[in-house]
Amino acid sequence: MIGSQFLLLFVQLVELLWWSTAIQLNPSRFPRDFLFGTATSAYQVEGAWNVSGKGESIWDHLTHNYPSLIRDQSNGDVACNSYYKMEEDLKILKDLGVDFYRFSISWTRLLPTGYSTYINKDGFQYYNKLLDLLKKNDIKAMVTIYHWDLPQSLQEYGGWTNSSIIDVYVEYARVVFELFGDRVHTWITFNEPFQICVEGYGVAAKAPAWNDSGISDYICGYNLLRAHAKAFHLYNNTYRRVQKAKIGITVQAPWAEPATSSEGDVQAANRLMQFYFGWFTHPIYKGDYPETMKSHIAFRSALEGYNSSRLPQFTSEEIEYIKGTSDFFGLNHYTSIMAAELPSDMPVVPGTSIANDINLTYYYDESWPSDTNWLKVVPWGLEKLLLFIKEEYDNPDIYITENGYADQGTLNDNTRLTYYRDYLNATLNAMAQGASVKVYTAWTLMDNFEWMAGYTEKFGIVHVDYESENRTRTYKRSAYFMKHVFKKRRITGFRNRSGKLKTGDGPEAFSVSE
Ligand code: GBH
Repeated sequence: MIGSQFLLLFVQLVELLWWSTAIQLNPSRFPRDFLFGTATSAYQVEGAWNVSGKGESIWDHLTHNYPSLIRDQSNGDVACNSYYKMEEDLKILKDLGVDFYRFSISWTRLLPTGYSTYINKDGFQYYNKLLDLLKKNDIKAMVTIYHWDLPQSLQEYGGWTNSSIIDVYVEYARVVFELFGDRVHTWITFNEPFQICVEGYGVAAKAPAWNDSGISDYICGYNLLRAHAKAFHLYNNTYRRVQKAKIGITVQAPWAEPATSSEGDVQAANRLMQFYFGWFTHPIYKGDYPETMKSHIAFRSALEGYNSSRLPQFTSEEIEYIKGTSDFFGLNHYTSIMAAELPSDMPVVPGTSIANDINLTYYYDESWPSDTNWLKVVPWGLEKLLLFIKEEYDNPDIYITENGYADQGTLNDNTRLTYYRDYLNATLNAMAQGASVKVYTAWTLMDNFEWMAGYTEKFGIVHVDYESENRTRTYKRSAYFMKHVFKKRRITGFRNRSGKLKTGDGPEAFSVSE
């Protein structure tokens, strides 16, 4: 009798031990305080481009005046019509079970002239109501202050290439802190500075579509970093004590894999990442631009006959002012690329451009799956990138503020579903090796206006019917999968013990072939 009780106790103890190690080692579960959400941006979803006094943005201007620059000549005039569908979208967010929703404020909806001298009542009411509804539904708000839709009025005198924009931006930031800060959990000052500056002012791949590579893009970066730092300090000094939000910047970072293990290729891959995001994160986390960026631009500038580097220099006061101005490392990640050095006997390529400054070649590995010409599925790239950020920037908290997959919009989106599963798994792997990832955001809540690609590339976990006036929303398989992830905080476990597919949460979601 006593013997069998001991045996039972022993078995229970062993079982307990097994479970505790199993839970610790289980790489498929996210910590309790980890936050999950989905993201959108104003111009990509809102529509209502000119209602109730909204001013013109550079995206309104570009799509209306140069429609041929957009792959399907479309625009964001209506987009998902989210301006009129707030309640419906809130229901979806609630049903998906997100911890937070990331959205951006349209500068010209709130301040039609670009300046803080006049606040548009309608714009105030729209974001005010959105924040109230999120709060009522217990969904935290992650708000992007600037997601690319600059007031056209400010572009008229040079936009981000004119340093007087710094104070205009900071006044806009002051208005949003003042009006909305009591309900915001996380502020993002800028979404993707490289894309704003290089694609906007260097290579004409985003509004305002300037072609001034190697000059205006660097000037833009210089102004943007100072605007970011000034907005951070404003928040820090005036609002943080009461409002208690986190504030930071979000960069877009690919993982660059060296083509071979040669010193030259390893350096090329590193250089690519330093130019793509170190440009912004090095000044913020370590002070000043990355060394390789400074030396490469100085070298090319001299070669091209400029009497100083085209990269604007920070004063030592500015270096100190910018350093430390982010509470987290905001990361948008989609894909990886291969990088290699150029052959040493290659003749010098003439002309001023950021490409000539970076001085390398890159390509996609043919084995990487894809439904578009750029977004290749490479989950291990995210794992390596997260560990690179951990090492390079002294283990900052990392907020993944965008991650997602593009296809042509099928409901049966198994590739997107497995992309999410495998990138989340890569995130867990990096976390198991010490990367401090705290937040994961799926880009995007619903199919929307994909900038120069118009409506030809779809990123939504929710499908939007662009044939219907109602812009009907329908869950894709990936939405059911993400709902499972948001609720259970793990990427496995959607089969029952006997291996059968579980039903109840939308069985389609769980029919991925493994
Ligand atoms: C982010 O940009 C944006 O924050 C978001 O608004 C956007 O919807 C999302 O990601 C998806 O793209 O066709 O070969 O010329 C990502 C940066 C830069 C990625 C342009 C795609 C086009 C490659 N994007 N790039 S190509």
